Amino acid sequence: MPPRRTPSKPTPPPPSKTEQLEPYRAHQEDTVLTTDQGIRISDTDNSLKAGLRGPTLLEDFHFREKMMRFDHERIPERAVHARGAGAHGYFQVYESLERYTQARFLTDPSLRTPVFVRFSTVGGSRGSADTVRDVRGFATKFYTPEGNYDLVGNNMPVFFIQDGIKFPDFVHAVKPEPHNEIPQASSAHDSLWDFVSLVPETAHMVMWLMSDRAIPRSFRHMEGFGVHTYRLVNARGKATLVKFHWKPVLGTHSLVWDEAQKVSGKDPDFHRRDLWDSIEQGNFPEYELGVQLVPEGDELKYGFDLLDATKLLPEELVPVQKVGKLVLDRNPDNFFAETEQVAFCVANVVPGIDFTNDPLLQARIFSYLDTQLTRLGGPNFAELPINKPVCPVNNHQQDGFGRQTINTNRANYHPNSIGGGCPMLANPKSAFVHRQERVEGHKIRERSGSFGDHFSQATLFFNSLSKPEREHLVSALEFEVSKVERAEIRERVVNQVLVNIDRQMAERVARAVGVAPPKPPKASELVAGKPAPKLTKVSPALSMENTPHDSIKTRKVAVLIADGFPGRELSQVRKTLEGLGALVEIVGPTLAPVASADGGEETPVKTFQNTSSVLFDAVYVPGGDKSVATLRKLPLAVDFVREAYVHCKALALSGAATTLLDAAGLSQPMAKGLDDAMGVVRSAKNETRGFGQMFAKAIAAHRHWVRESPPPA
Ligand code: HDE
Repeated sequence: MPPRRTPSKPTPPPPSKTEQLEPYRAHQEDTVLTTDQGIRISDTDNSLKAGLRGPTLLEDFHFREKMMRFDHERIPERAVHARGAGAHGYFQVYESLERYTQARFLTDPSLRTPVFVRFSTVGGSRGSADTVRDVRGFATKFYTPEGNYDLVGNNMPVFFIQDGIKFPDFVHAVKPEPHNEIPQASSAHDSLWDFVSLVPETAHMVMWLMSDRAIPRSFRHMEGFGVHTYRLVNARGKATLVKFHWKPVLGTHSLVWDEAQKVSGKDPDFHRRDLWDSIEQGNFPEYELGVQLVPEGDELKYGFDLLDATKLLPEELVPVQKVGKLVLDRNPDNFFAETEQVAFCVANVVPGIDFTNDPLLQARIFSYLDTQLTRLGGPNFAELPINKPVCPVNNHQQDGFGRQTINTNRANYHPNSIGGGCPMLANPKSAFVHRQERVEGHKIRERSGSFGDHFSQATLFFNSLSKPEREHLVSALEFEVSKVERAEIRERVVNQVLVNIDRQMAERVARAVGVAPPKPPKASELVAGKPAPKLTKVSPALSMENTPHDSIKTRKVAVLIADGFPGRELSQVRKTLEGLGALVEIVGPTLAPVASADGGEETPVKTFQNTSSVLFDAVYVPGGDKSVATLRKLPLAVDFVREAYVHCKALALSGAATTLLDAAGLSQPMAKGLDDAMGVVRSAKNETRGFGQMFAKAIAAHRHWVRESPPPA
């Protein structure tokens, strides 16, 4: 028997991730320029030449090293999820979950586990825009005292396919087409919809992709999901099935499609910037970890198979229990070293968390390890500072490109006596031991019959949305499918997929994309002359309207001013909004100070030229006769108000500014005094009490969708 380490032997506490990274940080204050070999350099602006106007010499080692390093700066971008942004933080469990798992980070409420989180889009390349219609990645690396645990999730709870062997097909179809590499970061093209029309298991996820979930307001306003069913295992070896959720403390909110497209141009870094700025400002993004726990053996209890990643487990059937909090409180020091080189891997689990036989999950366990070999240039990527566990790492692995560790043990094999048997085998109680499971069956290349229903949950999702959310989804389908050039694909999308989800929706899309409406249901599908009942149940948790709407914390409010604005009123309203945690920015004609009517001044931080309404959550125009007269003459200022209105954002207009909607061609009848009509808060006079509070309430509502409905005839 090889020797084992007893768990009773005390191990020193692991360093925090921040401490562990410190020796790798190169602080360059008071340093002198050198080559990579440490040779001091006194001129890096001129290459070594034979004569002032002569050719550059091969012996210029400084030039050659500098250029060589530059030539090799790029590494392959991720095949999917190339565009992303990351942050450090910590996770802490509220109460011990020892009943379900032995994982230390889930059982010790006193433990703050360091984490690194990377958010991403899926389809676009590294330089693509943040606000495209896409799934968002939400990957968390927990540096636990028992090794790294990676929860590599998305902001949608289901996936496009059921078996990982179809992943290359799906990704090829959704990425830009092979002949011209168009379109960038968009699913609105023939090959994706061809795939969807031929692979009905995509139906549910396609509903999510067409919903507003695919255009989140920020990474701070989106949910996260582990997607697969995993297994928690307690110290006695008892397992419980689990679905992981991240619930954003600020609620789940999205952009408007027209707005998202404009943001892509105005600020392609919109989400990356939002994450960075929020952390710099001390507004740390927070999410609660939620778990849905299901006894083993109940895998088929809910009318679908919990091993099928195209299905969600409605929260109304199994509530999400909030068990801990994730806080992101530190930006990376270096994008490449941390965010680009972080290597998530679904196979990184710790004792107490185990896999299930979900065939999508099984494929991922292989893929993530494999992809890093190409992306990070060899097998030593776990030694990169960002990937290094905070607990000790000891084994007989060696060599390979970029090896950092200098192993001094002369025994590089197991078992050995030369190295005193070290590293010794761990006691199974503290080791990861795959949970024993009885497996028996024919070797078979087939899909389980329990994975067969592709449409009920697509319908459930569609039915669970609020009316405005449903309208947005239909418009997204109209947008996307109308971009498909081949009529037969458009036709199949409507008749093979959409009609099975919702007939009325399919008819609307058919009209919009110029294909024949779906045929009426066959007699066999009719019950007493009515269409066969679909799953009509709804899951209110699926609508973003039902997530928190009570805070204006970190909401960005633009204040549009010109000379003559009412200074006192602006100060009062700003105080109210900032007191509630909103971020107020003054936008003016130029960056020069703007004079108020009462003798003060404000210096704008943005101008009508360099910013836009789509980059804010709400707009406030304090009205003075003179300032509003100026704003009315500035098309960009009028546009600011018009766009905020069209995108259903809260608007506050006081005094003369109440006329700005007329100037934007959007007049609304106004009550006398103070009113809030569809999220447009107006005060006929300046400085009305309650104006700021009323505006804050309108901002907290996020959007005022009622403006989208045509006025009654
Ligand atoms: Fe991934 N996925 N994926 N994926 N995925 C990658 O790994 C893969 C899937 C997800 O910020 C790759 O390091 C397969 C589901 C995120 O670095 C790659 C299958 C979910 C990220 C890969 C899936 C995800 C990735 C590309 C089907 C949600 C970004 C680069 C079997 C639960 C992580 C890399 C980061 C990245 C493979 C499906 C989430 C190629 C084979 C389902 C958030 O290994």
